[in-house]
Amino acid sequence: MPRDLPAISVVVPVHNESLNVLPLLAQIEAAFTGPETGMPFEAVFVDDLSSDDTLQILTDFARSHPWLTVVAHRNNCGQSTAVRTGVSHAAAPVVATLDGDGQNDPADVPKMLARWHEVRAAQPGRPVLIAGWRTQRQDTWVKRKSSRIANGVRSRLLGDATPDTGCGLKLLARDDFLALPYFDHMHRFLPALVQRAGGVVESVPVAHRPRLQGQSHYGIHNRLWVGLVDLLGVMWLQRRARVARAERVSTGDPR
Ligand SMILES: Nc1nc2c(ncn2[C@@H]2O[C@H](COP(=O)(O)OP(=O)(O)O)[C@@H](O)[C@H]2O)c(=O)[nH]1
Ligand SMILES: [Mg+2]
Repeated sequence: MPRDLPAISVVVPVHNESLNVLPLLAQIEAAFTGPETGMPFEAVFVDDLSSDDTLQILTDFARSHPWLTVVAHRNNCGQSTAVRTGVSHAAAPVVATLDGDGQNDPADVPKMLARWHEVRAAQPGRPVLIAGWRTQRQDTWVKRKSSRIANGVRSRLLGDATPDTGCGLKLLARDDFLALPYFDHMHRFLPALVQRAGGVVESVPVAHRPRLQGQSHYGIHNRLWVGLVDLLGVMWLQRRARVARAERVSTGDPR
């Protein structure tokens, strides 16, 4: 018997998060089994060649929890590629991405999904991205400051009207995600890329929590400077954007 199609696939990229994945899995399950927020769901965790036992913990958990799919990269590819791998393995028509370190709260996803359906109904045919906005950021001063500068420069140059593109919590249709141009570090530019495809982007305030275990993967070097190069690339993509409003006016007869 094929199982019911899930209403949502929660996609989580992980790299060396062995102490964080079990609490996060429990929170994901709780978020979609509550009395008001219950719905068929799945989670797709993508391990990016962790050197700790993240992958083992996930595969053990998946044995007794059929809603969990675990995908393993056999080479380290980085966060953006892991997210894309997860989305390509997702079974639901809508995906929510979130960080694997527990800083995002899965309890925010059901309300984002409800909003996604509202905006989608009001804007038929257009891609819709609901982006998390960490209004109470729980990070070090350096990280908050550098993130504020990066978000400010990015939103000014790209005009993406999104206060917090770096938030890992984002919700959009699986097919719309996979149709976006793909490049390493693209996960920080999803609002601009969705707008480029003629889509609608809305930011909603979400919870943010301190990282309790493990280490951050990003610092000034691999975020701010790499980000400047990517920014130029996305500006080029914006200049080369064309959105076709196509309508099928006659249907051929396949032979
Ligand atoms: N798959 C994969 N995930 C990564 C990689 N680097 C970071 N992540 C994940 O991306 C999320 C955000 O990373 P994190 O280190 O918490 O960044 P910060 O919150 O900005 O300090 C976490 O779930 C990480 O496990 C990577 O190279 N590969
Ligand atoms: Mg984090």
